[in-house]
Amino acid sequence: AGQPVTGLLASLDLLRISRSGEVLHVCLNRPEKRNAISDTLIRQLQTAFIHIPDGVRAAVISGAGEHFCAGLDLAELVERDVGEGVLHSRMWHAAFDQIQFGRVPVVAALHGAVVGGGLELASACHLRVAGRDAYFALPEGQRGLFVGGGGSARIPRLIGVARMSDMMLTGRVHEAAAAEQMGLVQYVCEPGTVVERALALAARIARNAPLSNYAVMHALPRIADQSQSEGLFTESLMAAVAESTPDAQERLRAFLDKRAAKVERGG
Ligand code: 1HE
Repeated sequence: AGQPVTGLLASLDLLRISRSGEVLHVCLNRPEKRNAISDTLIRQLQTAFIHIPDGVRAAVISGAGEHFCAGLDLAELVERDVGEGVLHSRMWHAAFDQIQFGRVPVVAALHGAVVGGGLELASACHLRVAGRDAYFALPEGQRGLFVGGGGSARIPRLIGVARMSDMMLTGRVHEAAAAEQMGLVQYVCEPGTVVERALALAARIARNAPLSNYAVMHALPRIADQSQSEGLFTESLMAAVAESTPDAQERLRAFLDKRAAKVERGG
């Protein structure tokens, strides 16, 4: 277990945030409502990711209790008019953009229900690890809703428009193994070990050069949105910036001096 944080991050009462060295662990902490995302919770998530403490190089998001996240807090939706609906969705976009396009890579540790806005949150992270007990669904269609937390932009980039349409039209629920096969999650592990696995991956990520991680987070999705010609040009600029940093120069020297690890299987 990590050290509890102090100050502003400790004041966010719907999150439980701790730190182990260079890894920040942000746990959704509203288990009695299955971590349903209320306006307060979405604002607290945004605040947490704006104020990542100095020295943190990677983060994990998990959920307390039986489920990762039941999505939008449906109790808050009933009274909203059209204009408020747009602003509400934009508030989610801002919060999840802060996660996707922030300072550090974020690993989602998923168990139990990962549904609706919970899947949108997971898809804003850079890697997803799921316990075998995790399941994935987009029940918006059944509730008379559409996705509003960036899911229509992010989820098809992971699994394609056809699979997302199927999930929304038929209410199909995918188990962890199927989710891995379709690229929705990158790792599947035994139930109960998912946070530990996500923290280990985050610690591994934290050892990379920060600018290489930043390039993965910020350049890769943009290049994917560009034409091949523009993408290759962007790539050349990003590559030149990354490889000219003192950090990269030292890492290259370390390899040539045989001080650095080789690529190894199982690593
Ligand atoms: C909630 C929510 C919620 C639970 N909003 N209160 N999301 C959904 O359509 C999923 C709705 N939730 C469920 O299907 C189930 O709750 C679960 C499968 C996630 C979990 O089942 P279970 O049996 O463990 O818990 P429960 O008994 O259903 O729920 C426990 C409590 O949490 C209960 O409240 P209580 O006061 O009666 O104890 C539930 O009402 C409450 N709860 N989920 C509010 N989502 C930006 S757009 C995003 C659009 C969406 O996300 S749409 C999908 C919404």
